[in-house]
Amino acid sequence: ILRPTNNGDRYELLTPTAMPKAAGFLWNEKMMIQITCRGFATAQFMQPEPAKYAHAPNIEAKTFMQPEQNYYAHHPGRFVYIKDEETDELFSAPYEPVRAPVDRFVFSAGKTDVAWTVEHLGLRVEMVMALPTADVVELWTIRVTNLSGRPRRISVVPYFPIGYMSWMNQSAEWKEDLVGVLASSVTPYQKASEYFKNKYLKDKTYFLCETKPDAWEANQQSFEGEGGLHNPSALQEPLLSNSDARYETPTAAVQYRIALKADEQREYRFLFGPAYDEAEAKSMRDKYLSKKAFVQQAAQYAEYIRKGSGCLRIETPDKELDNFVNNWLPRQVYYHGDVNRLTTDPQTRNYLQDNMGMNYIKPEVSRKAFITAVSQQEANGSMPDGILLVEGAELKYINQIPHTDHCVWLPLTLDVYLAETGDYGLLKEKVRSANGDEFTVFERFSRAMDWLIRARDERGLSYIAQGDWCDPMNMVGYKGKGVSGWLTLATAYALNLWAGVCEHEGQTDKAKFYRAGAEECNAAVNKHLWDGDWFARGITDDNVKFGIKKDPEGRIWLNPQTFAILSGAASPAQIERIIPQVDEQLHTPYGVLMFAPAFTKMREDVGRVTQKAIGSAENGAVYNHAGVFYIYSLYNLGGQEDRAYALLRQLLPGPTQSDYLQRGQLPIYIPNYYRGAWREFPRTAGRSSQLFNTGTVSWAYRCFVEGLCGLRGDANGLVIRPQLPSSWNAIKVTRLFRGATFYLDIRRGDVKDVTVKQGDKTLPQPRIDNIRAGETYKLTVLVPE
Ligand code: CEZ
Repeated sequence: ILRPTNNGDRYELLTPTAMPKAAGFLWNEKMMIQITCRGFATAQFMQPEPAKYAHAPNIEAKTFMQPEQNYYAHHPGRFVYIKDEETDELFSAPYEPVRAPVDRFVFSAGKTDVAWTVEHLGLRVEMVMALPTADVVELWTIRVTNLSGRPRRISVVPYFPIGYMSWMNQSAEWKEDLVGVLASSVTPYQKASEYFKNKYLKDKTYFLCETKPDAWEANQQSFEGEGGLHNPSALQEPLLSNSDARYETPTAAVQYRIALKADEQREYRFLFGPAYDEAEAKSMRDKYLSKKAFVQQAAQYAEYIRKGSGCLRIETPDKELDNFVNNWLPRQVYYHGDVNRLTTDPQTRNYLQDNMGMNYIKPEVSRKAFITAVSQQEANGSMPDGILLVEGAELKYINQIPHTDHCVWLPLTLDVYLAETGDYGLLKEKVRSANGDEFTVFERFSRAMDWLIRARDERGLSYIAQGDWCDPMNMVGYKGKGVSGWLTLATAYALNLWAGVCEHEGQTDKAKFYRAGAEECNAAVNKHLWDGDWFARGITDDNVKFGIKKDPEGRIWLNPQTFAILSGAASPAQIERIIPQVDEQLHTPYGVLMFAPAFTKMREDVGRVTQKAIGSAENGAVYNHAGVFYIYSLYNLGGQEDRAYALLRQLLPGPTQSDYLQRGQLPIYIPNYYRGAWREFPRTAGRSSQLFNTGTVSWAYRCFVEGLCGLRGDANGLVIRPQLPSSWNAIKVTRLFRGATFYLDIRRGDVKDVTVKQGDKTLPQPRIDNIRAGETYKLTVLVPE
């Protein structure tokens, strides 16, 4: 049912029903679209806040992207009806809305387009969706071929519903000069001040045809009539009725009533997107609606995506994994780093981690992100909850809730920037903030660390306020006393990393100071939160420790264990106790749980996380972001090759068919979670959230680069320390690093430690220094048997 093609550049799904929510996604600098194998689509564009040009049929709440969204017959989508004019038989491609079982179905998710081939009634329908690089518009090609060996009379009816645009004003009509349907609306508002904000919004949606159709509908009700979407009334007539919508729900359906000779093919092109006015729609038409423009755009877009191909190519015994790491993972990392999940106020931790991934693609972007971030540092050294990326943007949703962890991410993500670039010059940049103060990046990081040291209670544990990394853990400390064990450990880890940077900069006093701070944090956690076999998650406002043995729910949490390993809080003896507990209580066939058991009811001293559905999202799912931290900590620890690899592999669906079916997702991205609760609810365990926004990906890429392949930079060069799982004997790796290309042939050999040969010369250390940009290094690496 599923297979990679084109050297793994595409994934094909051969049924519309086995994994109904399986989807591909495309984005450019201004928009994003996720489209399922059955044709349902969710698109967003920035103006500058996220907006839509195709809507649900009734009023929708505005929110951030959500997991596990359900689709329904009237959900926005992109479809084409095919009617046999001789027999009146009807089907639709890709599959919705008619849901006729078709003879052949191929959904092909590519990196630069999404395509379908559907065959039924002796006809082939091919659909391709692409985006240009710089504008908000979908470029659609629909091709129909007569396979039946005899002449046919058919109607081809693309149907692109526009939905409920506005309760104030909405309409749609055919525009002769545009050769298309133009729908108009007024974004609803009530405050007079909003009028001026909304004045220039793109409130129109267009559907433009390269070839003039024989008839059209611009009114949803006229199209559907009494027949409904499975068998629209308008299609029971010879021609659509050329309707318009006057404060009625707009739609775009157009009809080509054609005769096809045997083997004859017709190709149509369409544009679908938003516009400010008719003139803008016209200019989009002139710019994009031709075969030539489509070809040009495809090449440009491919070039845009190619810039995100990352710095690592692997050849391992696990082909599916190679495919993911070489083709798809860097693409998802690039998406995050390039457009920041299409928000104007990314959460500070997301902004920093998404840009962490960008170090492997375009480090200059990460560099700028640090400067942008610290320019918004508060006067007291703390970091705001979100980073504003455009003028006039506001902190929304979760960014209005006080979280205390944002400073921690500065050194954690800087660690990758310095490893990739060695550019310590960044630290000397002066950055002025909105409140007028000016400090160097180095000083700003130090101030953030000072803030973390101060933001602790008399026991030395970090206050949690209304959340740490875990957004919905909002009631542990809302009264001002509760503390986070995880955050205390993450603070220690951050302080240690920062101390390392201070040492490099010759600031030995500062280094000592921050190391002492880290030790204090670690000691406090050991004193107050060690529970015998693992670390507790925190202590509530009312001084109740949680995440401990006697908790029936939320008994063991992954993040404190992970960060105790990273921060040095956990001694080797403690690690020996922790890891088997994680194995036993948190491992599942779909990855490692964020905690277990999931909460079944509200715990008022923990918060909203306990109210989420059992095994979904932060309530005990395989929450991949937490999982990948743990994987990273195992690679960091060393000697954990097999455990780390097994978990790394589980971030991805497959490779068995039953695993694909259970997860319901193509192996082209890592979702933010897979359902947990696999003991309680095995039927739903493993199910993908289908949400490709996740901090997981930059860390996953890091785990492949630094962990599995063991190719991490330092101030002087590249350190080589692969950590192959024991079942692998050899891999080949290409690594781009500081402008040079490394070809590594890594294999097991009769050596005690990793041994690197350049030609027949064995290097004194497993590392390459004085790397010259433009140079190629061919290395043989022997790892112990
Ligand atoms: O958001 C993510 C955040 O973007 O949740 C992570 C957090 O570290 C990331 O920064 C863990 O909490 O508010 C909610 O309940 C939401 O569920 C968010 O926690 C979650 C969403 O899944 C966003 O994709």
